[in-house]
Amino acid sequence: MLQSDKVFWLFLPNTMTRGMTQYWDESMERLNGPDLKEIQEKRLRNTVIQAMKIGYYQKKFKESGIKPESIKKIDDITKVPFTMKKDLRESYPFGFIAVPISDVIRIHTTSGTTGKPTVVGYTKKDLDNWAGLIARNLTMIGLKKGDVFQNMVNYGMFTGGLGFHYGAELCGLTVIPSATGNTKRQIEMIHDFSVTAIHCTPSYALHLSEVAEEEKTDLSSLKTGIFGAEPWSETMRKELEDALGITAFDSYGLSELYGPGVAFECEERDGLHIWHDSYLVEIIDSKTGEQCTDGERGELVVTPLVKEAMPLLRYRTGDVTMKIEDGCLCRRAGRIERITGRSDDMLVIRGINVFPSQIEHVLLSRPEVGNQFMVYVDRINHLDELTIEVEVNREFFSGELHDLANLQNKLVKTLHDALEIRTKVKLVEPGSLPRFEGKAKRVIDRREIY
Ligand code: DLL
Repeated sequence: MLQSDKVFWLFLPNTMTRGMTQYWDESMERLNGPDLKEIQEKRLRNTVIQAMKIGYYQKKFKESGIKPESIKKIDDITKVPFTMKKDLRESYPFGFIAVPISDVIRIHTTSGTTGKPTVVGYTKKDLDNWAGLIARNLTMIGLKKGDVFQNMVNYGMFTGGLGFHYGAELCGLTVIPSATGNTKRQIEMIHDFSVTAIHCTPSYALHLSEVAEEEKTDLSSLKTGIFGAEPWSETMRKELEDALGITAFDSYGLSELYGPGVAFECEERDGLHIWHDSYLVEIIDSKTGEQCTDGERGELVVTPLVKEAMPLLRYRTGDVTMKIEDGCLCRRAGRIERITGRSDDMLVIRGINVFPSQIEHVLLSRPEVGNQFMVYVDRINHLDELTIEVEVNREFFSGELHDLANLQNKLVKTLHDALEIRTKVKLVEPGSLPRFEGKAKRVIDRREIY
């Protein structure tokens, strides 16, 4: 930062000095205009070279007659076909890995639309880049050495646990890898270890605040909450801030783009900063594939610019948002509004992605099950609940009661194995569920996103 900048900011009123955030990597975070463009274009060219090591892209470029060397400038990206989640699924497990598999030092997965998950691989450099991006986010919201950070998300194949863990350690926080479950114990740890910052899904945070209130536990050490992995609203933010005495920040990411850390709110909380040196952003009309203008809502399409193991070109996230003009008081460039929905039918249940087609896949593979089902999503005590009504076939329905109970238990278990979430299954009489003349609407989401 220039010396003169410091003097200038000292005289600003309080509302504006909030923008004097700390930087983890100031030169990159404040990169703008031609300097940003130069680095983006250089990284784009390298990303194309890396992507051309993948059979899928070699074929796509050949089919569409595009020469990889012709992708030089930012605008050239529109010549490249989109990459979809289904392309990753069809290349299961390692079809999108651009390096020798021995150079992949970690694998995560995320839900696909059928039985198989989407695989994401990371080289050492990827993990370092990713931790650096998380460190930027945490520093941006004022966390630093001395803060105690409780990471209340799944530490398994989900990217939220390990992703945040290493970024938080990198910027010197004291990390408590408490993972999920046992809410009373989580609350005890926040109290006993004087935790200052928590990370979890917003719905879990609401549940935690209720249990803390019942337990009458003093959580006054808390000052910051980082919430993401599922959509949440301004009303929910207010409720969480009041209940937990924190400032709540929205965190966005997806496994295919490393995981969390793609976009994050700064202290202004007026849109999420998307790290433009690492992610090239487009917003498209999801039906036509045409570019939206700034300020127009559409599907977020991202070309990650620093990924080594699994480079992607024009990846369609399915998330709906829009670009926000520069001019944030924190002086970082590049913002998107909070995610307002999905352009496909993916549901996010307690932070876990669920596709109705996965449910269908499980149900229809059982001979006792008919071909009609309905999925209801509710929010009960701030936690998402999935109830699946399933028609069984006539022969089976008129059989023994204990056979029905057995089938119900088996379905709950198989759905749990496939979706990694608990569901309620209700077996219903053949012919009792709605039939559809047009497009079937098998999912009724009764949650209010506040
Ligand atoms: O949810 C990564 C993550 C972990 C983000 C922890 C934030 C915090 P996936 O499991 O691949 O990765 O799910 C990605 O979740 O495409 C969105 O639909 C949804 N999502 C993630 N963050 C938000 C958010 C992680 N802040 C999918 N608001 C994405 C709304 C979100 N939706």
